[in-house]
Amino acid sequence: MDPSGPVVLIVGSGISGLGAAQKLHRHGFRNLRVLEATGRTGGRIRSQKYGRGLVEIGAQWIHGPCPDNPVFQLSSQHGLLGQDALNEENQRLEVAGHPSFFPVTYLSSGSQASPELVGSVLELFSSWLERSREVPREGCDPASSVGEFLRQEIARSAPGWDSGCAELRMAVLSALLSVECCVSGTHSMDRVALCPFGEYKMLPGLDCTFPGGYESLVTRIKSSLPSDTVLLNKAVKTVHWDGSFRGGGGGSRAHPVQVECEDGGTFVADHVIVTVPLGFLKERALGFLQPPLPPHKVRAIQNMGFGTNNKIILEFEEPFWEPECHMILLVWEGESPLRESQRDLQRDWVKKLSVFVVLQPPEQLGHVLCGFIAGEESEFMETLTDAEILSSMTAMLRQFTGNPQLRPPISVLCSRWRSEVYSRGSYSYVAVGSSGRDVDILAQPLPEERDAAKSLQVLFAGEATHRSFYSTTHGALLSGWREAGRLIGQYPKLDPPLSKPRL
Ligand code: 6YU
Repeated sequence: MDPSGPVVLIVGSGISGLGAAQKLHRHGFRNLRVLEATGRTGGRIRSQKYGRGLVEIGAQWIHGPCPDNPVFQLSSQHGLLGQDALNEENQRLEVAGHPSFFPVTYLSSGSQASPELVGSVLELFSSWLERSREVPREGCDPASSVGEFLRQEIARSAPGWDSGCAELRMAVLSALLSVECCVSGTHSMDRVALCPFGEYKMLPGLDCTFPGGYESLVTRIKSSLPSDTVLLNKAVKTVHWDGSFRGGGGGSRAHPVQVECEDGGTFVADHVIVTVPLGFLKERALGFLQPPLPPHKVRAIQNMGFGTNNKIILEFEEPFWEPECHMILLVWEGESPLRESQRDLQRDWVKKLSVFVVLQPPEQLGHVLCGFIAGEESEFMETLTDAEILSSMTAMLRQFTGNPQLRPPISVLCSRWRSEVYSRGSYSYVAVGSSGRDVDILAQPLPEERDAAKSLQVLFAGEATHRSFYSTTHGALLSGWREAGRLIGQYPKLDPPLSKPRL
């Protein structure tokens, strides 16, 4: 520690917090500490041993792996990606923000839907989604939702469908809406605001994964920092700011910020970068800062959307799917996006699970499916034991494959992001009643009115603070770099280290 230099604390060691720390360190900030509540770094990037290999409990893909994506850039610089991801042709592909596999579609009656029918519905649905992103801002009703827009398109298109397959098309659309809930991390697309939907920017590139786990990137970033920078099991209880604090590792001078931890420990600082998830802030907004957050910031936190998308990962002794199948779509016949269905969570939660991705490569990993489930059904799933989930999955897959003898999965692993005290959900979306402006308000540092005597004290980063890349790892990383940049701008005379680390 150099007590004369600025003291910076970073709350949270996800990719935004570590990214900020790394950039500050590279620019000569020496009094840096990252306080992490849990016993591990990475936050919502979490790779875990499972089956014969590794699976991702949180972030799965680099969305839009192209030269403009900083997560892709760092990962390729460090040799963390496979050959396919490095293929320049793949980096130029436009896939509209979704992993681009054509699904094999199983029906609840135990048969499969024809690829032609599913292909035509997928094409329609994708075109409506694209249109929903292009709705002009002017004259757009702030109360309108993406769900409502999609339903209107469906209702307009349906009268032209062949009556023989109209019902099945509706059921496929219901399944696609459930998948879309996973993409946006919401219970229903009726909760996602239409007017700002197009602000989310999609980068080109065929989504790719990390052969050695997403966490390999976190490990690389962390290893560029001095080993004592990150303190684990240091949950921050309150950030006291706008004060004058001494002691707590900051030398003898007074500092405007003091961070109080749940274990009673305190740290003083000149600046603190808060990178905690929006879900945590929603729960703790009122007490987390002292003096409290200004009312318009609290309102922004309340208005913004933060939902749950969970994974149900199943390992099988033998695959029931064909080797060329990369994605399975489950379609509950009789469902329709135009009909309100009253669901009993206990009985019907599985109906929200509409997609399984076949994890690759089976030669290394074994036969593993990763299901995605969002919303209230996903939160209900978190209340069940693994054994109960496994039994529901077995019954459901027996029904869809039409094989009552289908061998149960040999193991199950579920994420439970809503129950995680320091996340309280999966990722953010722009909810009806909110707008991109709320994202900017959340990102605004404190104090909001600064003068020569009051410099930046509390800064905000994390995926939910990035207006066009929210919900992604690259949005999170860029937000950490953005806040580090603000501080760097304030200390132009700091000496960077003689030899710069590679990152
Ligand atoms: C992506 C993907 N992906 C699936 C699932 C999840 C997420 N994402 P962190 O939470 O990481 O760090 C904060 C830290 O703070 C954490 O360690 C806490 O413990 C700590 N903390 C909290 N409170 C504290 C306290 N009081 N004191 C101290 N420490 C404290 N992103 O790019 N590709 O495939 C997925 C997916 C199941 C849960 C994802 C994906 C989201 C990313 O994981 C996430 O944004 C970043 O990791 C967050 O980093 P961070 O540093 O901000 O927080 C059209 C359109 C719509 C828009 N959506 C498009 C889809 C994009 C999302 N894709 C999702 C898909 C999957 C599968």
